[in-house]
Amino acid sequence: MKAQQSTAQAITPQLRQWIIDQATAGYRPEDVLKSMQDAGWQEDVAIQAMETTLQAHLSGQANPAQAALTVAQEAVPLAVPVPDANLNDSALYLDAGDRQVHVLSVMKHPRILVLGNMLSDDECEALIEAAKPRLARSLTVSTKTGGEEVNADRTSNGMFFPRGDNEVVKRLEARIAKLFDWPLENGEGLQVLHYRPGAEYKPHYDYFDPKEPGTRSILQRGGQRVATVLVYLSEPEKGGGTTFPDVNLEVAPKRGNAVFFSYDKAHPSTKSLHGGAPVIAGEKWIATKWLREREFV
Ligand code: PD2
Ligand code: ZN
Repeated sequence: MKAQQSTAQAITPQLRQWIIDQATAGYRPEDVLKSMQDAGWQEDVAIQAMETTLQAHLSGQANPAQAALTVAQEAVPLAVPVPDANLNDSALYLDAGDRQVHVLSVMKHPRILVLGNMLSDDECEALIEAAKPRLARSLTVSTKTGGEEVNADRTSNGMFFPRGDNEVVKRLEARIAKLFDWPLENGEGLQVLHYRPGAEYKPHYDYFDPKEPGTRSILQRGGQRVATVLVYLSEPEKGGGTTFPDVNLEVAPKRGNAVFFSYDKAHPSTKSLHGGAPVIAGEKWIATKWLREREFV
């Protein structure tokens, strides 16, 4: 079918459907545009028709004006500097100050590093023992209110060590600061989570959603989160991997290993969606360090 031109060049429902059909059939935007121009559409009107129609279609909205507004409101934030390890010359080992950390896997986008030897078995055990008496059902920061709340997507128990709480926490914080070249003061307190069989953490983003009303007050304590370091403190017998659904990756929860990932904007285009898969057998303990843009106070 050819695109039909009306004298006022109105974007009719039939034209919208035709544009959607072309896109769905895999025609390139430039070819669809060419067909419309061949049928007598002015280029700028044709481009606008395509943009508003496809935006409306993709966001599930029937009204193109509303869709255009939604897209304008959801402008992609600017990228900010993020922590990263120095992997020049494809280093196999990284200097964490008092320890050599092993580079096991590297992904560019999303930036994901899987690292070995972040903590010794004794250090893992010491963190678990220090956390045990202080565990409570895990809360998440609510971007609706800026406070903390129980979250059904997160069925683990957890606690936070204030920065520098004990010797092992201090050591891990110093290693993370050195490895990723990021001020220690920009780190939130270390969180320890405990998952029993069946417990999981459904896929989510660690950055705070800019559209939520509570985010403004959360950001006053050091800006956005820009990276996460998860350190596995114990190995479940089965399950409990960390998943990255956008890139079909699952990181095995091996004791002493860590997974680092960064996100340079608070936006899904970072592909930093990740979750804790359900533990099937055994128990999983992890420590999470979130790194902020500025000093976390
Ligand atoms: O326990 C995990 O694997 C996990 C997965 C996703 C932890 C977190 N997110 C987190 O602490 O943010
Ligand atoms: Zn997370």
